[in-house]
Amino acid sequence: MSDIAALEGDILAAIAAAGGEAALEAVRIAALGKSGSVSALLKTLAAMSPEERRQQGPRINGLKDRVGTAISARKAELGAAALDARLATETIDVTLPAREAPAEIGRIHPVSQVIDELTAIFADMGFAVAEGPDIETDDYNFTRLNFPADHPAREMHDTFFFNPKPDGSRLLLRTHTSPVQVRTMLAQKPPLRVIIPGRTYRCDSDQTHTPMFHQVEGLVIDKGSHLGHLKWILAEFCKAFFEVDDVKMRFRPSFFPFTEPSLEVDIQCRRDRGEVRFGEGEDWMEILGCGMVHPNVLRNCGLDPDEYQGFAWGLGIDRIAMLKYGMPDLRAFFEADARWLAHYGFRPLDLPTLAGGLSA
Ligand code: 2U9
Repeated sequence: MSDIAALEGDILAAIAAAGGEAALEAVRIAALGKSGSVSALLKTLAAMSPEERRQQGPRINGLKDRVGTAISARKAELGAAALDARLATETIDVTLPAREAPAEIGRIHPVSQVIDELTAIFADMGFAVAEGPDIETDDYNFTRLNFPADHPAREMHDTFFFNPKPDGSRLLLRTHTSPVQVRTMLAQKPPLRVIIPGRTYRCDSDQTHTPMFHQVEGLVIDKGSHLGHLKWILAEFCKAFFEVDDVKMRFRPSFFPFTEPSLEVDIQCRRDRGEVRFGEGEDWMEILGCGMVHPNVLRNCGLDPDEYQGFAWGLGIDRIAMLKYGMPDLRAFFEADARWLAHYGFRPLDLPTLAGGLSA
């Protein structure tokens, strides 16, 4: 057997024995690479006589072609085998139940849901949403809102104060969202129509009070605003929020430092074995406080009370969420229990709109 035939036998055997793409590549380099055995044979052609080259040229080139063809064929074989192995292990069981997408599993907290509902209702009446910081100054939280220096709400009993600064002033956690109205009045020119939903803090904790709770307040400032406008807005709000066609309201005189006159509002309801229904019945339930903005507050916020007047109202978001969605214990709102949220939460893609239904 000639050297070329022996070499071809060895190389073809090595190609057949290569068990993977890397081993095959090593065989290719050993044969056809720059210093490979077949390349070395090809180089000998240069030193041959023309007669010898005519004889050996086709033999050596034929060897190179056959080795190249054998390597390509083995490469295709190995590729197909690797694909078969992957297909055999990476099976998909199409009979398994489909997993819910994250957006389907998550739930919107009832407080967020109610804030979205309030925003939809008041946006429809032309109100903007305003926001402000949870940490406030005594000035914005109390003084500009006409709280006398010795008013009990300023006491440690109700308010979370921070340690005093060297100048004696103390920051605090806002006890209501009213400082945001102060900031809005100082920053914008009337007419103003804003609602402010947000977190508020009071040093109070029992079955119906948590140290952090949520309020929404509304404010309208214009030259001719009056109690008639306020009553209409509150009636429209109650009907839209509780999703009833009609609701009776009762206004009782009250007192807040920042409004004069001040009123508390009850709405008609029926109490039925622990359940409350609105828009029917003979009972009353207190729902919110409101009033005409006190002239001192207007002055403290840079407005002339002889030119402008306004009205404001405030209510507890957690409480109206409990009433509307029948949740019995306020404390569960803030326990971050996924089972509670799965039960009382709302689907994230069902955004409340007046046209599409608030809580549908
Ligand atoms: C400015 C002027 C007036 C906001 C108002 C109430 C009445 C009220 C309570 C309801 C239940 C708070 O969550 S609660 O405890 N609020 O009764 N809030 S009028 O009046 C303002 C606010 C800001 C500049």
